[in-house]
Amino acid sequence: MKEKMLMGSASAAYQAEGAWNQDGKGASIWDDFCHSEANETGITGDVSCDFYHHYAEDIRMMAEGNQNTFRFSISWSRIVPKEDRVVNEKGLEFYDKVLDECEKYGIIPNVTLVHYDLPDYIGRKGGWCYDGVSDEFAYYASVVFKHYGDRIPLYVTVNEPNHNAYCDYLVGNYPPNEKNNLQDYAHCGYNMMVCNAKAIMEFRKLNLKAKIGIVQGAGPSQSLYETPEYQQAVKYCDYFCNDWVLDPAILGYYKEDFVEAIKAKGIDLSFVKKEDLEIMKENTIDFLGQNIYSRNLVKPNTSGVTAFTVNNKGNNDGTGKTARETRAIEGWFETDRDPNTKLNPWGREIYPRCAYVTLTKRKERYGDIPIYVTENGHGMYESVDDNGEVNDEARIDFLENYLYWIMKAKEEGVNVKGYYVWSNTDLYSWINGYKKRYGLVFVDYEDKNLKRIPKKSYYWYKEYIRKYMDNMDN
Ligand code: BGP
Repeated sequence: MKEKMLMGSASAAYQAEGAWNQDGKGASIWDDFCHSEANETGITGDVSCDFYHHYAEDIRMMAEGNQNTFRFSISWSRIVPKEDRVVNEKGLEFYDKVLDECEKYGIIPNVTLVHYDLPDYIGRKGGWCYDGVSDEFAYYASVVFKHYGDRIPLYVTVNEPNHNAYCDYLVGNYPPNEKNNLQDYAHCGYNMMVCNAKAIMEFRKLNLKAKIGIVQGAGPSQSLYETPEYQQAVKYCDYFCNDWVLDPAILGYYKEDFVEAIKAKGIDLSFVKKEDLEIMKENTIDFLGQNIYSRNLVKPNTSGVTAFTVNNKGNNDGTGKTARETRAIEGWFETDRDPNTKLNPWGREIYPRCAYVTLTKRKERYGDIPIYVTENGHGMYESVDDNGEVNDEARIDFLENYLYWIMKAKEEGVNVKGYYVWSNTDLYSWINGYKKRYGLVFVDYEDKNLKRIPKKSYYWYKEYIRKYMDNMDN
């Protein structure tokens, strides 16, 4: 019998749970940031869609929507709230209840250990640039592995190291809000990969049946032309957002040309330790989680500028005309624009074929590693119409087109084992707050019970999964 494709949806602790200080939870760097003056909008994830109290309803709706898997993350500060490393039993209990619900419906959990929300006590010591972060993470990870064991068949260490480091140290829209700091970007990125390897080391000690992976945010870089200069720009962009995550995670080492390139860029690599590299070599992932939103379209850097913008406040007028996502590193590459490709209202390309390119290129470089598409989704401004419905045709169109290319890659032999829509319900979209909605299920934030209303895309996805599974059975 053919192995069943996992098809479900995804969320993350800080974005969905709310209950930010309940039942012994400590604060995370996102709690601190959102409660500080640095958060110009004043919008927080304090309540969000309150998954903490609505998990049973949300998981039931996934099951009713034919979904057979759920990706969520554990809040590190719920499990180890303070520096003293004392475990918060109530935190463990909460996720036990979430897992109970999943088991009730046969929904396979795919669980991330950290999705941007470091505990505040790590943040105060330097966050991802604190060299003790990997030992703290390994400790927390071992608590989770020992407690949940094989109840969780798919573990993810770190969500999107590249995008997280990028927003933290280059764009500056995520805490600690540093801008254009390539040195800390590299340091943070390195520490994240040590975290990944040390968590895997803890995981292997337990001989579980479960599998462990990492989630990558970016797809491979692309260019409109194939000249040597354009190819060089593509290579540098891959150094910048792909190779430093995937090479150590999958191969167990950084490639020589990459190391030479970053040294030539003037990055001080004195944070690299021989014993970390040994641990990385011995502790690679079982599967790759790949988030798919868009491509990195680049050209040679002619501006001489190093600068980064993302869909944050000030770059987000919701019209799609001026808002752009751009990145440029002097001498390496800069973002290109294809006039034939549509942008979403946040300035991000809608380019479904990038899903195929991403998956086939992963196979080209890394062979048959199992891949789960851990996020794919479309942010929109949305409201309920006079009939009480949310007609998100644009999302359906988006998902249908991306799924076409994902399934094509799978049919052609890429080892795609799962797919997750980002997100199951509407939730806190980081610095975009609540107006940018991604959910298959609408959340009425005005309603005191945070009423859930399945969108048209929810029913479309339900039917898509049914047909897909029927075809697999025949
Ligand atoms: C991914 C993150 C998610 C999610 C999504 C959409 O990078 O892993 O947490 O938020 O992007 O991004 P945004 O909410 O910024 O539009």
